[in-house]
Amino acid sequence: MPEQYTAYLSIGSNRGSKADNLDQALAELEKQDHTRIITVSPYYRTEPRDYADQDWFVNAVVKIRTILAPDDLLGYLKSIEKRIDTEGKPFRYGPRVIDLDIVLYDTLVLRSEELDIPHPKMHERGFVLQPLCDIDPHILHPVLNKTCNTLLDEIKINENQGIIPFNNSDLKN
Ligand code: PH2
Ligand code: MG
Ligand code: MG
Repeated sequence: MPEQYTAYLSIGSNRGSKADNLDQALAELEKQDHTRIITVSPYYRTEPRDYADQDWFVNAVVKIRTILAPDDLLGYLKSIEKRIDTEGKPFRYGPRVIDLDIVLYDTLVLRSEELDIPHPKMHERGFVLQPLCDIDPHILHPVLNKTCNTLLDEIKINENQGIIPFNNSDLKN
């Protein structure tokens, strides 16, 4: 058996049928033998960060087990994004049909031009921390050495980021 790694992915959409786009990304993730979904967090409606003048997102976190190395996993996620979103994003931090980001990969710390793990903004993003805490509240940030719960509490002290549980009876958009 090849070695298996546990990773956490942030998935998000703020264009088209947002929740359907997340569903589709999860279906794509299961299509190859090298990657298995372990847990999917609840979906949330989240206020846009970094670039405010765009629609709210639907976000979730998914825990996977994979035999892919980080750069191969990144390539796999990019190929899934391309399959679901044939138009691509208009500009950095702008509206997306689907975005799949590696948040954590075991306890790996990697800083390269192509890939930053842990995700360099995860500790300041409620739309990542809330669903991550739903799955594994005690998981440690390998650089900050704090649990997900602690990081989420810290951002809640300073600001109220819009994060609302996604209700399946909501309109799909
Ligand atoms: N992704 C971004 C920028 N801003 N805001 C929210 N709420 N959710 C996202 O997934 C998101 C964002 C860049 O990828
Ligand atoms: Mg992103
Ligand atoms: Mg991305």
